[in-house]
Amino acid sequence: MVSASAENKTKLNKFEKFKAEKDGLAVKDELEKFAAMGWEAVDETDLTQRLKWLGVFFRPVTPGKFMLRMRMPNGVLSGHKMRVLAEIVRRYGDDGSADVTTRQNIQLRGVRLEDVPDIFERLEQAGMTSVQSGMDNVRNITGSPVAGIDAHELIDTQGLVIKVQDMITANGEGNAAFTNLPRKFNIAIEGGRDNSVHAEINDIAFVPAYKEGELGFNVLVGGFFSATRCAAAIPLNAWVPPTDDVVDLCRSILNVYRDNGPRANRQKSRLMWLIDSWGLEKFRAEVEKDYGKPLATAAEHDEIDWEKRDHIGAHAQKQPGLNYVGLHVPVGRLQADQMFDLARLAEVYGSGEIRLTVEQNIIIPNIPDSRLEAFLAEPLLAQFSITPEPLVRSLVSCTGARFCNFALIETKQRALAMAQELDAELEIPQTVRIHWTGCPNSCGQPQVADIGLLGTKARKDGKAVEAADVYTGGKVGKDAHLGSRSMKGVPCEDLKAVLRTMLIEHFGARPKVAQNGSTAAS
Ligand code: SRM
Ligand code: SF4
Repeated sequence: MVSASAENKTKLNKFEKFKAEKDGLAVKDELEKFAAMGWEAVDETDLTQRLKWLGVFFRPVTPGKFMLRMRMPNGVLSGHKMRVLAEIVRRYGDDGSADVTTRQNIQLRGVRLEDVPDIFERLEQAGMTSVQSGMDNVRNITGSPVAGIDAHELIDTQGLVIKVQDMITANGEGNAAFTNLPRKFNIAIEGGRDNSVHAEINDIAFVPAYKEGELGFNVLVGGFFSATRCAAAIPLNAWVPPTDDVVDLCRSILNVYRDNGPRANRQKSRLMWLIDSWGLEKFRAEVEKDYGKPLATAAEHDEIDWEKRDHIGAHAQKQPGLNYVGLHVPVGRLQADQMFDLARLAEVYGSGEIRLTVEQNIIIPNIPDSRLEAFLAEPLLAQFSITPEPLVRSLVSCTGARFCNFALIETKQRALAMAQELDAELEIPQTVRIHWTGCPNSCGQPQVADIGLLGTKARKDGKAVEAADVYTGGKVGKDAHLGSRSMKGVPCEDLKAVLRTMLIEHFGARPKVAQNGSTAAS
């Protein structure tokens, strides 16, 4: 077998070549120049690739209107930060909007390159960064969205997540040590009992576990989705205390991956491919060598023993007299006025804090009992409901064709319309988590869903049409495992009927009976 490092020396893919020519982060010093010359004059690789190292994404679908991907460690921000983001998108009128992402993060839309230097200044002043949020970098680091306020949590991960982000990004300045990984990289640190971060689909995941009576984390490695392969993370057989050891272990795994990960084939470059080629024993030994001290073996079992919560609605916090309220944001899309309103609600009723979830929703914490009723009567809650219908409630969708050039189908609007129609037609006694994703990259995580829909093309009546592969069997929370494809290429125009039948046959749904005794139309 060719070792990963031997392979590294022989051939490089085109991404490796342009990274070797000029590091992605180098465009940081050229931003003013790019802003002055206009996007049309910027070198193509700088424009379409390297700017992603700063979180600035050229959108071929809407040329000149960029997407800005932030970093929101542990999904926590303040009303002030939300207002700064709202101001940025407001100036773009109908082009300006934002999305809560499946990594507990925010992306802004409509951004003009000429404004980016000014935007970056405003982000820095507000204590935010978008650095290293795209391409061969570590993505937003996730943690429980109710860290520090959940009465049942084991470890408050917020401080650790920030420390890991600061290590990777050199406190938001950009850190050349980790800007040339073989591929993207995901890290999650779970402190609760319900695996709210989808630990199993991260390259590194920390999950709470007791070792000899001491609370810390078991470590999982290698989870990922890609167009050609999806793999659940596997145990590294390591345990760390909830201290700077978490930061050190992340650094060591990243060092080992950066220096040895396969770089020839982009489709075979994620961490799991290195673990496969070396075997787990050797991988662990190399990480331990870099870590500089013996790694404790894993605790016998972890503490993930709850079903996953969705956090929608009002919930008592661990702090007596305080509540958090989970607001449902349909498919994660936010408009500027809604963002301003969220900032106001957080400041008027809570402590000014806002949380994001991987289900693309928002939580306002720290609302005193005495203010709860007034909060729940706020007009914004008519749009961001605490009692959404069952299918809409659990709906997740990736960006899709509206803004993403990889998309094979339109997702968000279609997903929402279909869920609303089925909610209107069916009585559904249980939660059914439907995830849509526009192409095999699986940003919408169809493999973790009860029903996952993955965009593709199919032929119907001799014509190429938008379609979806159907995934089933995904389980989240305790004993999480990935779902698999159960139907191929269902034309989108037939999907509603297919979903309706699945909901009736497998999820106990029944047609609603109208007042005149007839059932709702299919
Ligand atoms: Fe993703 C690429 C959007 C979560 C796997 N993803 C992209 C790009 C950047 C492609 C592009 O340049 O257009 C998409 C940007 C579209 C846009 O304009 O918004 C994109 N990914 C998203 C988001 C916004 C989906 C969403 O609507 O929430 C999520 C942003 C997360 C964040 O805040 O950083 C997002 N992407 C994911 C996830 C889910 C997760 O992390 O839990 C995955 C699967 C998990 C994983 O990575 O292992 C995911 N995205 C991919 C891949 C396939 C990676 C691979 O190894 O092959 C690509 C394509 C690539 O990297 O080559 C991709
Ligand atoms: Fe774009 Fe595909 Fe990711 Fe959806 S899954 S955001 S279509 S890359």
